[in-house]
This record gives sequence, structure tokens and C-alpha cells, in this order.
Amino acid sequence: MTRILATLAVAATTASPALATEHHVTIRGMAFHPSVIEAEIGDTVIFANADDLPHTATAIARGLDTAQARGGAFDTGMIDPAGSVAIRITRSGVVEFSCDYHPSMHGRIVAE
Ligand SMILES: [Cu+2]
Repeated sequence: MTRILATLAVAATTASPALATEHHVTIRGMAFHPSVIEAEIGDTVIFANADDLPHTATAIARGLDTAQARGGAFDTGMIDPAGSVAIRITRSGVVEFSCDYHPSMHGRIVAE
């Protein structure tokens, strides 16, 4: 079951609601596949957990992305095995994300 939980909001920009796309990210083997998601405003990113452990996709602020990520935090919360959570992108920007339980897991959403 997919539920809309969080909104990705980064640098302010003018929304242009075109055709929304669904981006599917599979979490498998303690990694996000793909780990870099290039999306547009209005798109949805669906995180599906194919591991036997719970995971999250949680925005983090680090490195050069700090200023951008600060205003655009998102958090799927815990995604159970075989579960999925969707986030919708409302603003452009770059946000790095990780798993709350496994900090070695990294990904990035680039929204234009
Ligand atoms: Cu994890």
C-alpha cells in the first residue's frame, strides 16, 4: 500500500504542473536503487522496500546541500518489508537522503 506521507520542498521556484511522473525507488541489499532520482515538480517518488529489514528515506543536510536541504526535509518514516511510501515533489532543489537506521545508505533527489 502506498501512502503520501511527506513533501519534498527545497528552493522556492515557480511550479509548472506538467505531466506528473512516478519514480520508483527499490530498497534492496541495504541500498536505494536508483540512488539518484532526477525529477520534476509535481512528480511522485515511491520508495518500495524489498529488504527483510525496515528502512526509511529521510532527508539529511550535509556538505554543499545543507542550505538547500534545510528547508526541504522529508521523511518517509519506517517502511516495513514489502511496504512502500510515496513522497510528492513540490519545489525544485537537491536533497540528499539516507536511512535513519542505516546511515551508510545514501540517495539524492534532484528536482527541477
Ligand atoms: Cu535502512
